[in-house]
Amino acid sequence: MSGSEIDQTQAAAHRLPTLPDLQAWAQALGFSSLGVAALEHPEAVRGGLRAWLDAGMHGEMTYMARHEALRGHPDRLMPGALSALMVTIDYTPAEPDWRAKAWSTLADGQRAFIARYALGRDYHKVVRQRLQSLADRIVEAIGPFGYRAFCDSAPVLEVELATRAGLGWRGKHTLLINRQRGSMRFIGTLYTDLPLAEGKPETDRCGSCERCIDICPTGAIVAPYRLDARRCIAYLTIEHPGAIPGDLRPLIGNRVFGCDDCQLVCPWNRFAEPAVVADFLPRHRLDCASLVELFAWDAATFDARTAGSPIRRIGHERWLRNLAVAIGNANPRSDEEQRVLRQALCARADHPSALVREHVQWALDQLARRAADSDERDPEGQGQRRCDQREADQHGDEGAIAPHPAGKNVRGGRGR
Ligand code: B12
Ligand code: SF4
Ligand code: SF4
Repeated sequence: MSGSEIDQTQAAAHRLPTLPDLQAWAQALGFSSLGVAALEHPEAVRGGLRAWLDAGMHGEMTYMARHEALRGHPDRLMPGALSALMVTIDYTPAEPDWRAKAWSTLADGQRAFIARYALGRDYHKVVRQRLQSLADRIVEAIGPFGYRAFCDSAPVLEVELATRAGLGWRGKHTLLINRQRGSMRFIGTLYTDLPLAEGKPETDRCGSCERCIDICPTGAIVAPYRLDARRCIAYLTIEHPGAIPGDLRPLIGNRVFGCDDCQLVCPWNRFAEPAVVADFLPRHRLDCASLVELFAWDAATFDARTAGSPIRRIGHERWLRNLAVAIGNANPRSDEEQRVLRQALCARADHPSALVREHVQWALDQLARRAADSDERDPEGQGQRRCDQREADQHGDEGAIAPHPAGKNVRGGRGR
């Protein structure tokens, strides 16, 4: 008997929702796919998780180790749980040239690159609210049932379950990919006490491709399907609480929140259908902001501009830390650009946070070293590593209008 036949038979016997019904309800809520996973993992999956933790690849994400047993045994998370409804919601940008635009931002050392997933509303909320609506719709159809909704919020191996549910395959970069929709998609999970039949896994279509491994700026994909989070820019700029290791800073470029390189290069994202979820549209021009502009945000501006965004959770201190690294990596094309970047850094040189001060000093050193390397650009000693009082004062007002490196004036603080 096939999976869908079992599903139909059970539906009749226990008044279960059918897969097509579930899929139609999910689609009406904006989900791009829905499938069913059984709540058990093969031993190999638990072994993979253990090997990853043993190798310390989780870095300082201690929660990954703390709840290992629940990740490895999904049936233990919710008493009575029998199946998981796995859903996806896409954030592939709608412009046809979105990949070219992302590469162009990455190539422009004066601009900030923010991972596409973080440009709009926080997906945790978007997905969980829609999962709740899906549960309500199921209750309407079959009466009360047991469930719990998660999105990146519980000890669940979401990519693994989504793969088992037939929503795609795991790419060599470790993310879920679908033939029509690529990988720019979030995964949501609804554990249920319904005995639903599991979907069929999709074939792995990575073949001999290794583009994601080759492009990774920090070599974080240490082997196909093995990611050392400690080297991943998403970890370093979002999850990692302390100083960013010095050897990795120059490799981060202008990526100030997350990283998309392994997905941008993936051929399956080239023709992925665009997403139509208004929640994920870029806010506050975050897809084209300059480093100097974002670095000028004070704590209140940061809070205001990142309200409801996934960026909020890193806080203002890590935000400045990340931006300082990116400014240190910027390669000024003129003396004027060099001056603007230095001034931005100098305005933060006395920041109350030692973490910020250290990254600012590192960035000043980087700029000074590069200026000193270029004789033409350093006629008046711009290679200096310390800020003089005049520079430190000049942009101390975070609400002031900071000159945009490209020549335009942009307001750097509150009141825009
Ligand atoms: C921790 C985490 C991270 C960490 C670690 C990522 C990782 N690959 O493990 C960091 C901070 C780096 C990260 C980054 C990103 N993340 Co993240 N992350 C998670 C989270 C919370 C847990 C993932 C996890 O369980 N990792 C543990 C490792 C062990 O699992 P694994 O990679 O799946 O490994 C399996 C195998 O590959 C194998 N294995 C792995 N290593 C090894 C080593 C050895 C020696 C062996 C034998 C086996 C083995 O065993 C494992 C079990 O089968 C999930 C949400 C969730 N609850 O699942 C989101 C999630 C995976 N992230 C997501 C996203 C969007 C991202 C980013 C794209 C964000 C960005 N743009 O910056 C990047 C992508 C980086 C990348 N290439 O993976 C989405 C992915 C959606 C999708 N399409 O797949 C998820 C599902 C969140 C969500 N609900 O949508 N993330
Ligand atoms: S997100 Fe960036 S740093 Fe992380 S694995 Fe992908 S390309 Fe490498
Ligand atoms: S870039 Fe190539 S190897 Fe990497 S996930 Fe995409 S298809 Fe697979």
